[in-house]
Amino acid sequence: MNKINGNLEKIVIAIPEVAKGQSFVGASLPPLGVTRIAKMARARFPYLEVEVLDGVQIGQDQLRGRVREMSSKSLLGISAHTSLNWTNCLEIIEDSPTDKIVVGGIHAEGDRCGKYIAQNRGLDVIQGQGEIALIQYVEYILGKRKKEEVDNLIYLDKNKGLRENKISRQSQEFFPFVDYESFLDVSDYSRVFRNQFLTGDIGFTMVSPEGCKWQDMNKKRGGYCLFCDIGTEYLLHDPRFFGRWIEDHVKRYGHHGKVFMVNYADETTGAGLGWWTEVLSNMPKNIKPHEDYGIKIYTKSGKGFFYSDKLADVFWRLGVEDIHVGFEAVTDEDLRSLHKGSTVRHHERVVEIAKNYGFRIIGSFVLGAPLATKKSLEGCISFVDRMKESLGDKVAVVTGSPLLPLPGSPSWEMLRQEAYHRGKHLDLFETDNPDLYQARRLWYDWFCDKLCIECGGVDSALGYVKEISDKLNCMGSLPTPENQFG
Ligand code: B12
Ligand code: SF4
Repeated sequence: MNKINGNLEKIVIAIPEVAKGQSFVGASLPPLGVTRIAKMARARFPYLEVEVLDGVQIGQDQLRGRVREMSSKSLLGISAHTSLNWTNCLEIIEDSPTDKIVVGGIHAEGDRCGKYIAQNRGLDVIQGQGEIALIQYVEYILGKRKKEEVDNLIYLDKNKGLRENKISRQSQEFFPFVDYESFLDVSDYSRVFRNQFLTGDIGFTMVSPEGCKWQDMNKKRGGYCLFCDIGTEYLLHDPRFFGRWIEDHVKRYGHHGKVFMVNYADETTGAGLGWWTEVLSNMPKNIKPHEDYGIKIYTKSGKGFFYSDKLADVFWRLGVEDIHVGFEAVTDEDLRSLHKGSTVRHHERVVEIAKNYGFRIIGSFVLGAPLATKKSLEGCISFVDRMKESLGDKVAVVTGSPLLPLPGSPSWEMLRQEAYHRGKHLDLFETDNPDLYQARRLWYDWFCDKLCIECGGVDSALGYVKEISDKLNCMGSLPTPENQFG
C-alpha cells in the first residue's frame, strides 16, 4: 500500500517494453501519452523532479537498472501501454525501491484488467486519461487530497473493498503540446525512425480524437472490429487544432529535418469531407506540406473511409503521403465476420485512389476471421500481388498477423463466453495477466473450425497461418518493422 507522507522528491514514469516475441530494435516515435502527463506534472509541481524512462527505447534491462537506482522518496508511475507489456511491468514493480506506485495505460482500464490489478495486487490504478488524474494522485501522496477525490482511480479501500472513482475525460486540444526534448533524447528516436519505412527524418504520434468513429457510427449495427479493444466513446476535434499541432512540431523539431506526423486516426478518416476541408482551410500558411512535413494516416476501406477522390485530394494537399490500410481480409465473408464494415470492392477502391494520387500503402491483414479457410487466407497473398502490379514499390510494407484476442475486444468477449459455456479455461479470464498466446490458441480452436479441419487440427492451422504471415511480411518494398507479433 502506498504511504502518504508528503515526503516526495521525484516522479518517475516508466514504460516497460513488450515482454515476448519482440527483439529490441529501439523506438522510432517518442511516447505521447506519458510525456504529456509528465509535462503537466512538472508544470504543477515545479519543485519535484519528473523523469520519463522509455523501456521501448532503452530496453527492459536498462530500465530495470534505472528503476533500481530510484530512491524511496519517489513515485513510480508504470505505463501498461499494451497488455503485452504487463509481464515486464510486474518485473519492474517487483524491483521497485519505492512503495509509492501507480499504474496507468491501456491495459489498466477497469473493464480490461484494471480492476484485477487493484484487487489481486493491491496496486492503485489510473484508468483512461492520466493528465489530470496523475496530478490529483500526487496531491493525494502529498496529503492534500483524499483518495476518493482522485478522478479515474481504481483502488482498495481500508476494508479491501474495490473502489472505482468517477471517470473524467477531456478533449485532446485541452492539453498542451509536448516538448519531448525536455524529457527524452529525440535524436535517438530519429535515428531509428530514419532506418524504418517512413518518409521523413523524425516522427511524432498525432492522435486526433480518441475512440473510434467507426464504432460510434455503427453502434446500432454492432460495428466494432472483432480484434480491436479501443472501445472508447469518440470525441471529435476542433478542425483548427490539427494545423496548430503540426505547426508546433515543425517549429520545435524542424531542425532535425522533415517532420513526419503519424496520425493514428482511422476514426478521423470517418469524420468526412466537410471536417477535413475545414482542417485544410485552417492550415497555417507558413509550413509546407510534403516539404517541411508529411503525414501518415491510419484508415480502413469503406464508404466514408478513404473512398472518394475529393477526400483523397484534400489529404494530399494536407501533406498525407503514407496510408496504413487495415485491409484485414479479402473475402466479403471474412470481412463480415470481422465486423469490418468493408467489402473487397472497397479495398479495390483504396488501391485505385492510391494509384491516382501517388500515396504509399502500408497494408495490414489479420489472419483468423471466424470460419476463415486456407483459400481465403491465401487470397491475401494474391490480393497483395495484384496491388503490387498496380502500385509497384508504393506498396511499402505488408504485415499479416494472426488474430490475438486482447482483453476488452469483442473477440475476447466471445472467448470468455465460450469458456463459460464449455466450463473450460475460466482462470484465463480472472486475472490481470492472462496468457494471450493461450487465448490465441483457444481462438483458433473454438472459432476457426473450417481452417482447423482443413489443416488437421489447431496446431497445424496455426502453423499454416504462420506460413501465410511470413509470406505477407516479405511482400512490401521495404522491410517490415520487427515489432510485429507473429
Ligand atoms: C501510437 C500507438 C503506437 C505507437 C507507439 C508510439 C509511442 N512511442 O508512443 C507504435 C506504432 C510504436 C505502437 C506499437 C504497438 N502498439 Co500501439 N497504439 C498506439 C495508439 C494508436 C495510440 C497511443 C497513444 O499515443 N494514445 C494517446 C495518448 C495520449 O494516450 P495513451 O498513450 O493511452 O496514454 C494515456 C493513458 O493511457 C494514460 N497513461 C498511459 N500510461 C500511463 C502511466 C501512468 C503512470 C498514468 C497515471 C497514466 C498513464 O495517460 C495517458 C495520457 O492520457 C493506440 C490506440 C489508441 N487509440 O490508444 C495503439 C495501441 C495502444 N497499441 C496497441 C498494440 C497492441 C501495439 C503493439 C503491441 C502492436 C504490435 N503488434 O507490435 C506495439 C507495441 C510496441 C512496443 N514496443 O511496446 C494496442 C494495445 C492493445 C492492448 N490491450 O494491448 C492499442 C490500444 C491499439 C489496438 N487496439 O490494437 N503503438
Ligand atoms: S480496428 Fe476497427 S474498431 Fe478498432 S479503431 Fe480501427 S475501425 Fe475502429
